Amino acid sequence: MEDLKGPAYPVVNAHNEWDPLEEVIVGIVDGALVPPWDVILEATLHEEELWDFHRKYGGSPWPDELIAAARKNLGEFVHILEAEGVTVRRPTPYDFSKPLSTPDWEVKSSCYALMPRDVLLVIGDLIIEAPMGWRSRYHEHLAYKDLCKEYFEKGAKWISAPRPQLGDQSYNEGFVAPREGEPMRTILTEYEPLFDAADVIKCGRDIFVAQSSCCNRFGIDWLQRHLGENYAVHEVEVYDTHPMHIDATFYPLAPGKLLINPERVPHVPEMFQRSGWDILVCPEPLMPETHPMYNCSRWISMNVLMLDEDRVIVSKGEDTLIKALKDWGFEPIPCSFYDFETIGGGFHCASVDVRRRGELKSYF
Ligand code: ABU
Repeated sequence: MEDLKGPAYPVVNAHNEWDPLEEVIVGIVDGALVPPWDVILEATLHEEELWDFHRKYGGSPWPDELIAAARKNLGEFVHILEAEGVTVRRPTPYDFSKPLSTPDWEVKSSCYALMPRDVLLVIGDLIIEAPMGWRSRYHEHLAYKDLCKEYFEKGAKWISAPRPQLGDQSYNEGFVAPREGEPMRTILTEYEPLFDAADVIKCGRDIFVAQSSCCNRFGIDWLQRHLGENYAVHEVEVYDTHPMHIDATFYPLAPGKLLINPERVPHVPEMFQRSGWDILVCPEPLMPETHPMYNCSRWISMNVLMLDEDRVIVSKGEDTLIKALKDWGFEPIPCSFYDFETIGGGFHCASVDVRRRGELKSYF
């Protein structure tokens, strides 16, 4: 369908990370809980001191002052998005405090609806509810059901990947995370397909995925077979002692521009050099080492959000990255976000693109 303004895109339409963003889901802090203690946290949390914090406070609300500060950051993010002409949608507030169990396991509570990027994988006009690797996130998709139903009514495709069992067979027994320099290993077995949506990053017909503490090879194979021959799903080799998600590690920002984490990407896939892409090495984060971080690393600085090929939302305070982005030809839009990052993620994590103005193409 064409009119004078150009093609009208389906209500759900996202093929890459940079086509002009029209509609996005942004998470909410309401009801956010500290992730309850579970076997997977040993594989995910970068600092061992955080284990005791999660053992003690997991399943409880985050302290009011942390939530208030995170809410303020999220408000600024939403304000910027709306001021730049993007429609912002929010999940349905949900009571995540109840204990949950299956015949195979139980945990104290769910977590939150803070990070839509982890839950919903949008590829073209298809929404996939991810087969997430954390037991405590087993029901997180419930906060997005209203939106998914609405998008389905308006023409989107919508499926849930096979619901994982997440029993003991899914995790390597006695797993100990590698120390820096030791060979990479992850906690997941190949018992069933697992991935979080944020383990995946889109680049048109080529989709990049990295194994992590919530993504295994079986999950990558499931995704390739499900997407079929219009897509090539590539596994990216990463080095991360506590891997969780690809979006602070390997990030195609725009056609021909790949941002990489210098500590985590030992080899850039040959296809990028072959096609003349610029490899942009993310500078060292500037977040003070003393800034409290409960769930991710300071490299969350890389977790920017593209509004189009030029405009990029980036954490205020990351001046070296902001300058580098300018030098690489982008227009950075700084937004205060350190306090949101404290409880678990950056701009990419806190959002999921629903509609970008563009079509499926190959960039290689
Ligand atoms: N999506 C969150 C990535 C967190 C990290 O790599 O530290």
